[in-house]
Amino acid sequence: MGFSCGIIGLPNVGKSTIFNALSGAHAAMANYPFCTIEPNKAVVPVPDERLIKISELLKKQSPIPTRIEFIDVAGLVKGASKGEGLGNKFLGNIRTVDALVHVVRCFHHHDVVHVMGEINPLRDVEIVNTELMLADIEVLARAREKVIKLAHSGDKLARARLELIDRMLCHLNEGKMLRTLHVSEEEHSHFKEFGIITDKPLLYCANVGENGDGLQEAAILGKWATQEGAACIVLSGKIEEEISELPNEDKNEFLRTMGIEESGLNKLIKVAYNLLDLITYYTTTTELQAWTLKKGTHAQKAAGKIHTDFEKGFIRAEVYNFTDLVALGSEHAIREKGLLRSEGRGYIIQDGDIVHYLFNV
Ligand SMILES: Nc1nc2c(ncn2[C@@H]2O[C@H](COP(=O)(O)OP(=O)(O)O)[C@@H](O)[C@H]2O)c(=O)[nH]1
Ligand SMILES: [Mg+2]
Repeated sequence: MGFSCGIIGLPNVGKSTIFNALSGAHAAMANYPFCTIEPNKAVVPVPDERLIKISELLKKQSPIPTRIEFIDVAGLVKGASKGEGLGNKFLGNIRTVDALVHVVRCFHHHDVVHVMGEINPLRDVEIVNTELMLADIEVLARAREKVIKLAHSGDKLARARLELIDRMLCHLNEGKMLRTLHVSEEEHSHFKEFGIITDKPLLYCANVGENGDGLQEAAILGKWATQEGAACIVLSGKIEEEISELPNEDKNEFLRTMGIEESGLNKLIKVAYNLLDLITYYTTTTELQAWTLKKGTHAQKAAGKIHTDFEKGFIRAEVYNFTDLVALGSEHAIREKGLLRSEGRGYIIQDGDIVHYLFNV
């Protein structure tokens, strides 16, 4: 799998606090080695109500959720695109992730200095976004240098590339992220080789303090994000960190007494996962397990992600959907109603499918 989210933002906004809460919350989870791979990387299970429902209906213990990787990227400062601070390392780190979580400081707390002085979420967002856009301009300018001679000599491919680069640069120079530039799928496939950052899906995370500190700032950020068509969630890194240190049984009790339905962390993981535009499907053959796929993956390829033998020896897939299981209550009823389908290698796996692969070894 290997879908990842980079946590970005200015220094001292709470990135590491949120990261520690994410990795700490699940370090103790029993049945899967969710762990911090490196000090700044953590593999985190994705909360999944459907998986719990399936485990109840099929009486399968200890279901294994799907996972997403979070990376605590070094803080970004003004001038990072020119190599200031940990600039280059920072930018190198975020070029490889699939999505970005931008933590914005809304809590005040005078003991914790803000690198820019006053608390001002929109200013902070602008600083960070500007650095990201400058970084994209830089790599595109270099790519342009490489291609321009060939393009002027009449090479068709090079001309198309130059035209694309110029359109991207023009968009960035208007102060707009490449996420909002309309390009064909073919054109978009070049973005990766350029090392583009501002086309990645992005989620703003307003980090508020305790007792309502920063809620006003969070509201300002939320309103702005809505105008930009971006997602924004509100949480308190500090509180999440405290919750993450509680034993599992106490966590729910704590949330209940606070009148919170779901921890901010769970919300963060879910929204980040949804940003990636993926689907989740399930296998139950040995253990009940959730898997992540890119939309549009066919059955044989999906099988190969579990085991190469499944792909090589693929015969067919027996498939039914979560909604049918919930409606009918058991696998037996699914069979009786004729809702268990037999699908070939080209079948496109759908979100919520429950799949049993048949294969030769
Ligand atoms: N009061 C309060 N302090 C916080 C909160 N989140 C982070 N901090 C504090 O802010 C400081 C910087 O946090 P850190 O996570 O290291 O920031 P980073 O530089 O963005 O990684 C630390 O002293 C944290 O304890 C919060 O929600 N409330
Ligand atoms: Mg940090």
